[in-house]
Amino acid sequence: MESLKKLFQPVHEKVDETWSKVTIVGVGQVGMAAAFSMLTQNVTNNIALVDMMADKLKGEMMDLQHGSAFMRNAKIQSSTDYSITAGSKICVVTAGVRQREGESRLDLVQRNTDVLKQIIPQLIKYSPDTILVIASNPVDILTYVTWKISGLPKHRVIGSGTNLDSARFRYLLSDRLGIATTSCHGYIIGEHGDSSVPVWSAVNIAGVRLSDLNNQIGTDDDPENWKELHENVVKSAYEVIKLKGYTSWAIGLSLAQIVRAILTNANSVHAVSTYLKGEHGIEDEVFLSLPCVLSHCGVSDVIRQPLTELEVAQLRKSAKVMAKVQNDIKF
Ligand code: 6V0
Repeated sequence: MESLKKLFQPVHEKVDETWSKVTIVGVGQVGMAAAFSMLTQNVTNNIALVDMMADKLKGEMMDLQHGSAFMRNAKIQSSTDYSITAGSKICVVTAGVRQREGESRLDLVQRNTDVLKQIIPQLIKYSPDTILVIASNPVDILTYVTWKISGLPKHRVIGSGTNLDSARFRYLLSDRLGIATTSCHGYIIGEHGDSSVPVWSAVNIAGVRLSDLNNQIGTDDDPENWKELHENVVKSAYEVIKLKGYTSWAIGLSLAQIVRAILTNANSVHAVSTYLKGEHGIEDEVFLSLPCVLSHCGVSDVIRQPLTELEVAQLRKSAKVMAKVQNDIKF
C-alpha cells in the first residue's frame, strides 16, 4: 500500500518469535478456558488454536483477538490445518468428546483414542521437539495412548492428571480450615477421578501435618470425617457437569499452571500424570499422577513421597484398573 510507504521506514525484517509458542488442540470449553488463562496470566503470548469445526474455531480466535488490547502483545492464530502449530514448545490436547451426565471417564476411552490417532502424528510432524500435555479424558489412559502413538520419550508426554483434583482438595481444605488455598498443602495422586488417592499423611499447614493431630484422618474411623473432603473432590466434577454442563475454569487454570512451569523452567512440583512403572511397586506400563518436577524438559523427576501402606495399595489398585482398560484399546 502506497500510504504505508509514507508511514514506515524499513530497517530490518521482522523476526517471527516462537520461543513460547503453545498449541491448543480443541477449542471447546476446556481449550478456551486454558487459552484465556494462559493469555491473561502472561504464560505465553503466542497461541495456535486447532479444531475441526472451522466456524467455531474462527469465532473463538476472533473473540480472543478482540481482547488483544487487554493482553500483552498476543499473537493468536487458528486453523484446521496443523501447519500453523509449527515450532510449538508445548502442545496441549483438549480435543475429544466429554463426559455426559453420569458417564464415567473410562467410558470415553476408545472414542477419544480414535481422536488422538488423528491429532498426535500431526503435532509431532510440525513440532518434533514439542512437549505434549494431555487433558482429554480419561486423561491417564489417554496420556498412555499419546505416549504410544507419539513415540516420544516419557518425560515429554504429560497428563494434566490430579493437578486439578489436588487444587479442588486444597480449596475444600481451605474452606474447612479458613486458611488460604495456597497455604493448604496436599496432594491427590493416582487416577484423575474416581479412584484417586488423597495423601492424608502429607497434608499440612506450615509444615504441621494434620495426621499428627488426628491419626485417624481420612479413615472410616475418623470422628471428624475428613474423608468427606476427598469424596467431595471425586463427586465435584460430576456435580459441576450436572449444574452447568461441563467443567472449564479450574481445568483451564490448572493447564496454564503446568504450561507456565515448563516454559519458565520452574522446577516446580505438580501432581501430573507420568510414566509410573517401577514406582511404589507398580508393575504395569501406566501413567498416573505423582508429584513431579516440571521444567524445560517436561518431567525431570518424580518425587518419592513416603506413603502409608493403604495409600500404596490404593495406588496399585488404580494402576491395575488402568492396565486392564489399556489392554482392550485398539490402536
Ligand atoms: P467440548 O467443549 O466438547 O470441546 C471439545 C472440542 O474438541 C470441540 O471443539 C471439538 O470440535 C474438538 N474436537 C473433537 N475431535 C477433534 C479432532 N479430531 N480434532 C480436533 N478437534 C477435535 O469438550 P470440553 O472442552 O468440555 O472437554 C474436552 C476434553 O477435556 C474432554 O475429554 C473432557 O472430558 C476433558 N476434561 C478433562 C479435564 C481434566 O482434568 N483433565 C477436566 C475437564 C474436562
